[in-house]
Amino acid sequence: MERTFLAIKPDGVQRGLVGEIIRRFETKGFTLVGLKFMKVSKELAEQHYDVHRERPFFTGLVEFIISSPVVAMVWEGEGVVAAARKIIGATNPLTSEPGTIRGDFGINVGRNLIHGSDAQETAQREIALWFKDEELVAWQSHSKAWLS
Ligand code: ABT
Ligand code: MG
Repeated sequence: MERTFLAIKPDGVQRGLVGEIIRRFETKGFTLVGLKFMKVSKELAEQHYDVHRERPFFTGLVEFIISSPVVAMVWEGEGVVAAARKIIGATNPLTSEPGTIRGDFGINVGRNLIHGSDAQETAQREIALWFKDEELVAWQSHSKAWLS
């Protein structure tokens, strides 16, 4: 089954949006398989944003991610990678559609509340980077019987 990596960033945690954000993926019908509340190390932040290493905003981005705790999560479900990106909304919250997490709660591209893997290969890389195998819980949600 397809999985994606999501992380509620320091601004999402500081603004008290953890429950609101998790609720949106839960009520959509996706299945939570991994969850941890953590301070991110500089090494992990740099590896996570490795594709942006040469970009001018890289240093500030890493400083932001390590500045305060985040909620790291793995969610499972059919088409979850692309669907989660839709639920999250466009990178710049000023252009994200209302109804998306960033559209409803964000105004700043550098403080856009939540990260979601942008493709299935990225999701696999990020899940392996953030979680040990034994931290992921494979289980069957009985509510899914209503979806099939
Ligand atoms: P992430 O889920 O954090 O990866 O965001 P998203 O995939 O929507 O957007 P990308 B392009 O991956 O941005 C990564 C982080 O870098 C910030 N950023 C991006 C800037 O601050 N300035 C920019 O010009 C761009 C392109 C936004 C993202 N995170 N934060 N916070
Ligand atoms: Mg990205």
